[in-house]
Amino acid sequence: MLRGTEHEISEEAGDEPRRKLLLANPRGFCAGVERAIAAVEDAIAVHGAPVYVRRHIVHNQSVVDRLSGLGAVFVAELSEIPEGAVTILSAHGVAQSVLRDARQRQLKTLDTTCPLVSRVHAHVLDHYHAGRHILLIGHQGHPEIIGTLGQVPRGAISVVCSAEDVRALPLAANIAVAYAVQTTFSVQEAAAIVAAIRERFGDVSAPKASDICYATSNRQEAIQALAAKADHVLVVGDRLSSNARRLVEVALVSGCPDAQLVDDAATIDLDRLGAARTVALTAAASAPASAIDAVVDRLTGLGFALHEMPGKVENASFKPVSMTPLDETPLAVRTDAVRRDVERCLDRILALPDRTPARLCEAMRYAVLDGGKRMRALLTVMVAEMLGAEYRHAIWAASAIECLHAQSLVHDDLPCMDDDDYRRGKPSLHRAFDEATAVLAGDALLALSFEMLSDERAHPDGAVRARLVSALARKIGKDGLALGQMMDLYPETGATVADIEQCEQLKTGTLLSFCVEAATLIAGCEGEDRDRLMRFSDKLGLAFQIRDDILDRIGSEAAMGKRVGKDRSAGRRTAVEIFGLDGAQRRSLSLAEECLAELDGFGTQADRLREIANFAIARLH
Ligand code: GRG
Repeated sequence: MLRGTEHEISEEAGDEPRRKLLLANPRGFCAGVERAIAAVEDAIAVHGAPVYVRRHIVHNQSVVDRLSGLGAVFVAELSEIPEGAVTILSAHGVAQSVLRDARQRQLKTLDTTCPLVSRVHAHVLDHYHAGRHILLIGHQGHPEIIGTLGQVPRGAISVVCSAEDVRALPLAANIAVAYAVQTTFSVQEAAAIVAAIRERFGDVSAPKASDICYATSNRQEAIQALAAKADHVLVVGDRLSSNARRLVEVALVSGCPDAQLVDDAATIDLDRLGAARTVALTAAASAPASAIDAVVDRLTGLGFALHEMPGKVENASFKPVSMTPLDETPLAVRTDAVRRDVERCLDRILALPDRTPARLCEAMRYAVLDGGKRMRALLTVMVAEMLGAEYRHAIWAASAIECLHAQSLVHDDLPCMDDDDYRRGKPSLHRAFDEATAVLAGDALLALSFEMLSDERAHPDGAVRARLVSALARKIGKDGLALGQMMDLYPETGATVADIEQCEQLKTGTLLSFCVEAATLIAGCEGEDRDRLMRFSDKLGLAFQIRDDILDRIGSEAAMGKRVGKDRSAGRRTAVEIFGLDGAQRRSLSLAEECLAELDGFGTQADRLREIANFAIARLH
């Protein structure tokens, strides 16, 4: 509520000067808090009460009490929530393990993590992928810090809360570090800690824009400007709220002799206010306007003249939280997220080198970045997710597989192989660069895929990494991808249908099958489940290649991003040539059915894989 400007409310001439209440601007709810609260209200409206909320949706008891009255049930842990119930995760963000547990309990999860916290999570993951040790400036034990720590493996982040903490870190000064900051941290204190980080380490990567959120910075700046003018500062907010407590600290270090945190009008300690002539009032980003109004009313009732201070106008707003539970999010949305994360991961790994020539790296980037459907990455991540693996391991392995896939496309396009001059909607690599560069960039991508799988970011257990590496070697070598390509280039005269299908299976199916194998290894899935998933992947691979043959006949160059009609002109023996177009279509449908049958035992958890299988046989690109 706007209370009028400083100039509108003035003391009457001749009166004893009245005690002043300076109302800070901006104050109170931020866009992230409004979004999270609205999500709980919307969830009750859309899904019906009760909806379960893990932990405080935001750190304010009166907000929690009001939402409880509407039908929200607040719990400390997911284990207290009945299976399958609508579950809301708080605005502070959660560790990946919480999302995994929610999936395993088949909860209908809505995630209200503030987008500015999600941005910090993404950067932390980027730095982890880039091999930097992360220094997280924040308060140990705060839910936001617990959530951020849980984006990467234990040990990848050190939490620091002071310059002394930085100096005491048991780390060598020559390691590459990056820092991130709790979004509700004190701006001034963070600056001092960053200075200590820069003093201690030579190679420091900083966030591009401040991690401290706009609302925290603005509220701190506003109270800092008023603190020295005030005899007392009142901060409306909850004791649990980090940004509320920071406002008290900022007021004190900025020159105000006393400051108190109050939940509402009833909890003001009037004795502490004493004879203060000027009181400044602000409110945390999680404090509701009703509590601030009540404090204003109480103080004006005591004779304080209200002066609303000018301040920054905030116009941030975030897209509302989707009411579609995470696991029911359309595959297309998940695909976009996987595509984005693969892109970020590879972009980091293939950062252009300082040394010259950068041509090899440029060619690798040309081949692997911003291209393709990312079908293999999606398959890897979805199987891994279904089996409860960590997302960060899955996305790392998925990125490695996309490197290998890009290599096979680059070499396949060479004049000595398929001789294609167009790929993923642009000139093939040897056309954009030259043949030697294409061979070498392919080789380097192949090497990179193995390097990535042997890296602990694929899995912390060395034995699992060794199995990933040897499984890929088997899939692409003399009995796999290379053999399939050889059979395609040099078909035997009198090859049978089985021979031709074997060639298609080896050429394309093996890599898709590796995606599934990699996911089972990362997730530690063995036995019958693994066998069924491997049979699923074999059939999926063949169905995918048959669809490719069909699209070579009926697809459009624009949609495919590559030349079509090549199989026939090259006289290649594909499924379409053997079965005819209709026959190939029937064959791919029957393979899809067999594929889906392998998933029967997994129930609804395998719905994503069913969607992927259906996409593989109906795709237009
Ligand atoms: C890796 C040792 C080793 C040898 C490679 C060159 C070669 C041997 C094999 C070529 C294999 C190949 C390119 C098969 C075709 C597979 C296929 C259907 C590719 C198209 O996949 P999409 O549609 O492509 O998923 P996007 O561009 O969307 O990723």
